[in-house]
Amino acid sequence: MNIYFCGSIRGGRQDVNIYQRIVKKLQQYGKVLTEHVSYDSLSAKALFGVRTTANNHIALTDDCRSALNMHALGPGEDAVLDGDKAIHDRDVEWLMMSDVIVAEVTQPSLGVGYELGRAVAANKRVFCLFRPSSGKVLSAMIRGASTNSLFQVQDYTEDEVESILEKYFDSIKNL
Ligand code: 6IA
Repeated sequence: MNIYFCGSIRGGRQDVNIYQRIVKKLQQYGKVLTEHVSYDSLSAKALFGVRTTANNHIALTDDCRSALNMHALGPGEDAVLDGDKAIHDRDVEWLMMSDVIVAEVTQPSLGVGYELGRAVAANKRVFCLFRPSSGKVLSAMIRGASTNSLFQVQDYTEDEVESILEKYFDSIKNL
């Protein structure tokens, strides 16, 4: 099973520790195409679009490079992404290849919202996780999209994240 995990990057990295727990759990169920969303090292350099060349290339940290080599680049290729267009195009390609999309939506992110809209348009199975204890109120466009079993929004507390995912994957395993 291909799993696409969505979490805030430029929207803010406050929840990176919970993204890590989610990705670790998701790896029990399939291949997580977007493991890099949970990397600590993104916060400093690559994430915020450090421009290192005249062509607007983004220099990758070692963690990013290994993730991208694994998923997108051949061995020995120059692990530099050609800017935001390459990130967008590659992510949309992975989104289309995925069987299920899991999104942590507590920290608002334009990119995550966009990914979820594309997922709905492509009739993908989506599971959104939101922590009301954050004091935030989830966008009506996400909460309100939860009208059928293909698109689910689940409120949760941090300590139950693994068990919530277990329950969800159990419920879809025979579909
Ligand atoms: O608007 P945001 O940056 O918060 O959007 C976050 C979402 O968009 C995530 O769920 C990602 O799937 C996607 N996304 C945004 N930026 C990147 C990115 N930056 N790389 C991969 N996906 C991204 C460069 C980091 C590095 C791995 C090259």
